[in-house]
Amino acid sequence: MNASERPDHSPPLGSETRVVAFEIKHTQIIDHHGAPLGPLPEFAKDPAELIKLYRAMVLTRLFDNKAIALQRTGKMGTYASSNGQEGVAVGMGSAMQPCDVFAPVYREYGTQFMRGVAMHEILLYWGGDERGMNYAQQRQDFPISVPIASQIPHAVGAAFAMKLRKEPRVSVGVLGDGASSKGDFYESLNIAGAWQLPVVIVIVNNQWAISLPRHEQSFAATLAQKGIAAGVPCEQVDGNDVIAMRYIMERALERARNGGGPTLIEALTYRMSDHTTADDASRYRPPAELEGQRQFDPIMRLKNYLTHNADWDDAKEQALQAECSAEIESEVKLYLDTPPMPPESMFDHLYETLPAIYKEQRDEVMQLGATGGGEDHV
Ligand SMILES: Cc1ncc(C[n+]2csc(CCOP(=O)(O)OP(=O)(O)O)c2C)c(N)n1
Ligand SMILES: [Mg+2]
Repeated sequence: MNASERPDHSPPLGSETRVVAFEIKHTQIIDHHGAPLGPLPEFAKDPAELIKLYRAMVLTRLFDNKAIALQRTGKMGTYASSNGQEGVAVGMGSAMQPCDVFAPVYREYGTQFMRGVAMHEILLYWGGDERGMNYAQQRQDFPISVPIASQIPHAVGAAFAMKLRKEPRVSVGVLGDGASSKGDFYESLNIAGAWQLPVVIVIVNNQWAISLPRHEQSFAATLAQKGIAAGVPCEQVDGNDVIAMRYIMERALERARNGGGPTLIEALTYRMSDHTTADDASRYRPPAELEGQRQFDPIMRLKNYLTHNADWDDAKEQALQAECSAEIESEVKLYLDTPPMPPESMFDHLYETLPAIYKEQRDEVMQLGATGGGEDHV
């Protein structure tokens, strides 16, 4: 049964008319083997453009592997992997303009890198150093949001400011399938529709909210249809198809930029990793499910397309991987070479005048520091 069916079979009394009906479109442009399913969007006719998307996905995957290795070797704190979700992130990043505002969750590194956020900034953040969220570029973008869905009111608020100032900019807010059950999301979506704000909200449906599977998260047939109740155009896209993701995102951004109001996009993907490095997904996720999802890998898919349509070969692949790895290594060095914040800095930036009780504690921490406290990033 889906939500449009009657919950019981009793005959209608009096007059019953259909006041509204809806459908949700799903877009895929290349299939999971990398074969086009129809005409390509203009940007995808240029192989150089597709190689840029491919490079951004490969860089993000290699960064991810490195970040996990840093955590496992005690050089960084807990880390949230984006493995499997690179198509969504790069699709979003490639469609946005630098002047737009991005409000991410904690797996959108691919988007952030495309927007100019540095890899060492992300590493600093997961190393427990908040200076990592003080991006040198894209200073209008929001920091990573660990409290789930709380960034959607922020994204919508930024869109309200853009509308008031009559700026041709768009705010993009991202959340997960789990976060889409939260009040912050529903309230924001409602106001985005009511005020016709220039915002694109993307639900990254990676099928899991830690250990809760999508089918237990909501009885709705799609998460996209949550936009219907708010009068917000909504659709679903294969997020592992970076071409489709960019195409759908570009359309939504253009509509918002031209005064056409908000869009809700549900991007279907799969979290190939543990929830974070503090999780062990094998305790709740059937191994066969993960193995079955590998064939839908977004990177493999575009690689297959490029191999058949843009002379992509092993030599080019190796050169690309070497170039990305070198870039990552130099960013890792920047991270590891950043002197840690002094421990007493945890008391700074909270109060204009520090209350006496905290002042005492701050002094105590400084004393400890003087006698040799923690030194590394862990
Ligand atoms: C407000 C709030 N409640 C609970 C949590 C604990 N928590 C962290 S991640 C998570 C699940 C998020 O799932 P989803 O929205 O699908 O995002 P994903 O991690 O799959 O990318 C929860 C409940 C939190 N971070 N914030
Ligand atoms: Mg999820």
